[in-house]
Amino acid sequence: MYKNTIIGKGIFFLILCLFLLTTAFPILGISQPNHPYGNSSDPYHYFTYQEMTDLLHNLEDTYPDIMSLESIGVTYEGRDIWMVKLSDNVEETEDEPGVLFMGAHHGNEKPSFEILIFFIQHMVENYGKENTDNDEDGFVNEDPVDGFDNDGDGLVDEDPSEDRVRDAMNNTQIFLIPMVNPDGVEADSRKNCAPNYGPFGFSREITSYGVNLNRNYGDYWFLYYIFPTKYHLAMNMLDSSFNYRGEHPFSENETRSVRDFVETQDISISLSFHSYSEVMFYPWMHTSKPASHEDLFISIGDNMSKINKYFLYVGGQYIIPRYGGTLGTSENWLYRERDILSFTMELCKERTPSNPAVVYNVCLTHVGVNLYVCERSWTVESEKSLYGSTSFLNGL
Ligand SMILES: [Ca+2]
Ligand SMILES: [Ca+2]
Ligand SMILES: [Ca+2]
Ligand SMILES: [Ca+2]
Ligand SMILES: [Zn+2]
Repeated sequence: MYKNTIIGKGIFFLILCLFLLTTAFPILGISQPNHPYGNSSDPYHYFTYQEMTDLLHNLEDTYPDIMSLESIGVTYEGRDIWMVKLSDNVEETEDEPGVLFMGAHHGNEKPSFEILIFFIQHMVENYGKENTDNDEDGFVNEDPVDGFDNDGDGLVDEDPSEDRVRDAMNNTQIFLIPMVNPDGVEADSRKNCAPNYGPFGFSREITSYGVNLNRNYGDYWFLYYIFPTKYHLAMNMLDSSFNYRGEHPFSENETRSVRDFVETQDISISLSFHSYSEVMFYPWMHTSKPASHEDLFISIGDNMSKINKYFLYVGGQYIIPRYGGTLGTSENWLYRERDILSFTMELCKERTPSNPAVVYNVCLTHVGVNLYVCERSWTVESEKSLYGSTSFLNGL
């Protein structure tokens, strides 16, 4: 009916234009870049837990030979803690070194899971591809992801190497837990969301909510009582504190899930991502006494630093007194109990960058860091044997 009027024709024409703009042009290839970062001036949209869950299921359906998805546990609020494995022959446990990447021990540190979701997509989408001249400058893989402008054209890392993706997938078992703390992600909270019943669980009433999961690992908790001031016992025991450690080691579903998973795998190196401040740490987190693999930690850390330009804290003495610092971190537990060379990675200059270009850059840069870690894992076990091994006395 409207079509018979001039206004009606105008509206029809307008709708036709909108249709062409939104539907037809992308088909013709006239569209925005195919990543969500683009040139948009809108604030960056970080994945929600549900969006990540849907994406991971889709990727697993699309790439079943090289990606598997498994729930390693369920949170207080009933969310699955997803673990992604990337490797050739992904359903088999092969004689290849394992690496572990974790994000969002602290739920309000969003870049920590964003870079891992990006990495998963980069790996599955580039695996099996011929070497490609991504930037169409006539050269192939002349500027791989290593933090440098290798060809001096003013662009950094614009032609990622498909070969590196293939080699990493074929020779490494890559494990990722992008959101260790999905309840915290959804609540935008540092801690998880389980109720507390006083510092040791003795209260009948709920006293507060949430445990700082990176204080809840089975570390030398007895040191709290020997050096209560230096290990900040008061704050770590106070259940309403942002650093509350929990009722007892591994009292939380999330930390138990990580522990039980890690105990079933041979893992050589792990990175646990947080935000922010562009720095990296390695054990010990609770003392400045050097770890027995100090030289190896520094070697790996220096090489990661070349890629992301982050500051590597060498030796705890620069940040913590000889006895002091942090107990109950995943890094200490992974290193002491499982001999895993574990790093804390503090991403970004702010906790939650909203500039899409900033988020894209930190994601791409850490594709390079993560690939380097995969490659280094191929030799790291033989390198480890040159140094002392961890023992009960290590770190005391
Ligand atoms: Ca390429
Ligand atoms: Ca090129
Ligand atoms: Ca370049
Ligand atoms: Ca480069
Ligand atoms: Zn954190």
